[in-house]
Amino acid sequence: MKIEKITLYLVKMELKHPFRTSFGVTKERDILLVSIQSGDKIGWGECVAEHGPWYSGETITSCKHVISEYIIPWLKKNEIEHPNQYPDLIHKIKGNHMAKACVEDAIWDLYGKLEEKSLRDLIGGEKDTIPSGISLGIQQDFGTLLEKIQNAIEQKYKRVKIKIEPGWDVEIVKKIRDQYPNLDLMVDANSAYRLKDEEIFQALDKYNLMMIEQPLQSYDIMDHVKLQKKLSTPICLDESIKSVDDARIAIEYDACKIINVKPSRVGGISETLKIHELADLLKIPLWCGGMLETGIGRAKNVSVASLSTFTLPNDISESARYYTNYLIEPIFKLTKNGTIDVPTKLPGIGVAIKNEEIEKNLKEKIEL
Ligand code: OSB
Ligand code: MG
Repeated sequence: MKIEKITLYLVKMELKHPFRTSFGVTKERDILLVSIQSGDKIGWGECVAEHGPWYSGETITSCKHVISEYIIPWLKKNEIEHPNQYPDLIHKIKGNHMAKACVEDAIWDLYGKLEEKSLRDLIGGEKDTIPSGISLGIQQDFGTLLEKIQNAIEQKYKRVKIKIEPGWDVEIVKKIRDQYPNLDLMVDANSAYRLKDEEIFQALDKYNLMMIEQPLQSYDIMDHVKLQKKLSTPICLDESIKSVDDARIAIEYDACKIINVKPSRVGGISETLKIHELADLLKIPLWCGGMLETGIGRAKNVSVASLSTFTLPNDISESARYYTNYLIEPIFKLTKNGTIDVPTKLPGIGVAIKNEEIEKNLKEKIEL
């Protein structure tokens, strides 16, 4: 792959509604995009880092720094034939998974375009359509949440995930269950609790939840082991799993029974494929998480969720859930069965980039 031009874009995207988790509120997002050109083909990657280091230690600024100062110079010095050679090329860079992943995404997209193959086919994805779940942030009151749940059910989302934090947990779940005894429901704490809060999880254990996502701190694998022993509800890890090695440890010690895979959190598509192989071997169900991506990251996630081990509904909602203007076309729409079709008609991530939308919302552009 002869790489000719690399560009970083910082694009401002307004969210339709503020999204609140236990670590904060997001009202708008500055999104870092990378494009890599070879001949007349351009591959695109979206960085999921947020403004502050709350979900992970990375930020938009740290990603911009690591990409432009370290990743891109190495990429320019060393030609690669296939995207799976990229992780070795940059392996001396520790951490910084989101920075690494967005460049890897662009390389996969470019490779797909050069080879005229969809990302799904390049990685061996098997599905044409993937089950879609919705993630509902913490609301100002229960009535608002109930309305959003009712909407999600009417739209045919295959499961509802609600964010929880101390003070917005057992009572809320109980009230949801009173109304919807059979709803496929789960909760995500984004590490808002400690092991001493185990009674809260024992109380939640009575409500037939599909899983409890990331109850404790991301480095607390052993505490998750202790908590899982006391619960019949499966624990699902998100923030804790940053690599296939983390996944292996968590599974071997029974810290969780399910993994939410975010390709960007684990450092890219290649590492995701390793987790897929491990999950296949050990029969661990996976699903693809989300980070409020625009269409570029969303398209990559949909392709990843087509892998056979991604058996549970994904945090991949339709494009209109978060945004009113779109960087891609066609946008992602929920089918009447609550699924999202995997885009395979165009090569790479399978969607066309709307350059004029990027230009319209552009805050910064850096040619590397
Ligand atoms: O923990 O899964 C999470 C959004 C931002 C940061 C962390 C998380 C989330 C979500 C939203 O739950 C998932 C989505 O993109 O729909
Ligand atoms: Mg999560």
